[in-house]
Amino acid sequence: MGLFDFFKKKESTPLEQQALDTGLEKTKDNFLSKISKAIAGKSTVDDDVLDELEEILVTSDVGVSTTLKIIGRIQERVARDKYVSTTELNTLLRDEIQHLLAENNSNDFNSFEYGTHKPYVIMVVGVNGVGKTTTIGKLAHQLKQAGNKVVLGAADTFRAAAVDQILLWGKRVDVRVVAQPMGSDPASVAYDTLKSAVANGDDVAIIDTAGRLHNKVNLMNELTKIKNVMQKVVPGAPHEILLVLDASTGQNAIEQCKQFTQATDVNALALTKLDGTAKGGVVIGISDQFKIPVKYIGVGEGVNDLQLFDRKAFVNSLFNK
Ligand SMILES: Nc1nc2c(ncn2[C@@H]2O[C@H](COP(=O)(O)OP(=O)(O)OP(=O)(O)O)[C@@H](O)[C@H]2O)c(=O)[nH]1
Ligand SMILES: [Mg+2]
Repeated sequence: MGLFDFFKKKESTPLEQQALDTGLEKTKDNFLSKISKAIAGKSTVDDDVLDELEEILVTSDVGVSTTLKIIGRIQERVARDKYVSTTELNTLLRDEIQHLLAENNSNDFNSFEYGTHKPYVIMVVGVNGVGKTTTIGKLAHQLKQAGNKVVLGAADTFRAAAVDQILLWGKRVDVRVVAQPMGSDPASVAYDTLKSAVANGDDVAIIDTAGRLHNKVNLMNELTKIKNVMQKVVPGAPHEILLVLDASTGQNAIEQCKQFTQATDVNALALTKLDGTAKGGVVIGISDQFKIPVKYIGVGEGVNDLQLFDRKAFVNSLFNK
């Protein structure tokens, strides 16, 4: 079985659905309890309810522009149907959010080209502590389970612990890691990793990078250098530049997304730490605002806690009582 099969759209298994439901619990509780408060004692969706709904969405980290779109649609619906009862509000909201996400992001992970590249090269970027290395470990595990040969490149050479951490993940999920001592040139590690991937006939190479480049010019230069070096070994690499964002940072995640998309050609997003945060609404805002698909979501620290993002399942889970 190849990479293509792994990424082919599949129905969520009951276990995945459960992990999603559990992961989204805090976001959901926060969201639904605010909505029930807003409609308590009211029978129809009126302007007051809509005002409150707007505030709820904004404070749930959906973001202002996405919130305004959602409210606008519900207003239209209310104007058209004249009378919309408050008991229908959850369903209405769920449908409108699903429609919005479906329209706005035609470039979903389904439509990516996978199977044609070997090795398929993923470069993982993002600021300090968002969950890059953990996401790489989980992804390596899933790819391996699906029958792919995977190699990891420890190109975060900024500190010794970073190299050790990815080596540990390699052991844990039984995947090869190419590493050099701390302080080595990240581009050189990336180069070695791809050389090794080609020599070994690997299907996927995943490159970890440091998250500590605080200014955009440095970041851009560093990532460009790594990319250029990789292209000497595998033309067209990296096929995927995966930006990892920590969902629990809410609006900061949106800000980081802006910064990184300006610095490099990010073409996939991973949103981590959805478990344990009430800010999961940020996934809706990010899916709506950026033309880059959210591809993976992290719902825990375990090896199986990474899922392919399914917009419909996500929104359903958010509204499932
Ligand atoms: N609960 C939860 N924790 C996560 C998730 N993803 C990552 N983490 C935790 O977040 C912390 C940071 O993760 P790392 O993978 O080290 O983050 P990083 O981006 O590689 O960090 P640096 O290498 O320091 O830039 C770790 O304690 C992870 O276990 C997730 O989906 N859920
Ligand atoms: Mg790391």
